Amino acid sequence: MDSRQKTIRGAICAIGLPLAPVGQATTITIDSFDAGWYLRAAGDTGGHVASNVNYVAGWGTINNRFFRNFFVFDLSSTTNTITSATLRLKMETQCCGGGYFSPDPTETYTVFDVSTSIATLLASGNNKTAVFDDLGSGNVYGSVQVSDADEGFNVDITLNLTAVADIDAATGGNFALGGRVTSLGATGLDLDPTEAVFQNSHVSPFVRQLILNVVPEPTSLALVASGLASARTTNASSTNTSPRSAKSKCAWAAGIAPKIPTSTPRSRCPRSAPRITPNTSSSCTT
Ligand SMILES: [Ca+2]
Ligand SMILES: [Ca+2]
Repeated sequence: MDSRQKTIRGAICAIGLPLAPVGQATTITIDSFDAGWYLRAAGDTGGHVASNVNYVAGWGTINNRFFRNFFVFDLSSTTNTITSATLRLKMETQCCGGGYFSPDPTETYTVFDVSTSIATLLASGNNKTAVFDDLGSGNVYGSVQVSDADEGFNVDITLNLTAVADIDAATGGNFALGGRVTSLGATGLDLDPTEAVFQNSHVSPFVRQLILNVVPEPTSLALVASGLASARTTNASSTNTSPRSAKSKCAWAAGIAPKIPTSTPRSRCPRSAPRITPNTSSSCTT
């Protein structure tokens, strides 16, 4: 503990503020308010239909289509400090081979950051190449191995510390994640069979959730720490005048250590759960 920490902790103790409730963790679940795919196919390097919320990802032999998906969450009511996060997605069972459709025993689905603006992401269009690329590149947030055995169940993807930091920074607004299958074979224009996950995911009830473990914002501590930091910046003898955000100060002052994901747990719903009426449209995949 450096002298600055000692000073602030000493001040907190001196005025008798309780420390225990500050780190009390809770879990909140937020449903995605929109989701969908972007495709790359012959003649279209980034197509999206705003009304289609299917979050299929992978490769389809019909017209040589590659799909990447995205999810958007409203964090406007979330003001807590986020300590860990999980993306939960249901793998459907209905239609055309179900949600998992690949000749391979497993596929790897990887989640990426999204730097595209939310408005651009959600808008319909064609040849939105930069958006298609964005959904499967940049910072990796986590990955999961899925198989036919996941059909009918929720798939949990534990998000890493990069994701947690980005989600925490997005509180008060919207937050988007992208994803693609990172285990596609040598896709040689109709030479390979379909390799797709989360097929037929366009029928409610949806499970597209962000599950956040949070600790309350210690407002009183933030004010104390902020006041002390402010006072220190006016002290000519101080050499540590770097400002900290209220959120980072709170986490530091409360001794909150980020959690490091160690596994990818999956929540299971029973096979006996009601299944969604099979889609009878001409295109089961999209
Ligand atoms: Ca990206
Ligand atoms: Ca594969």
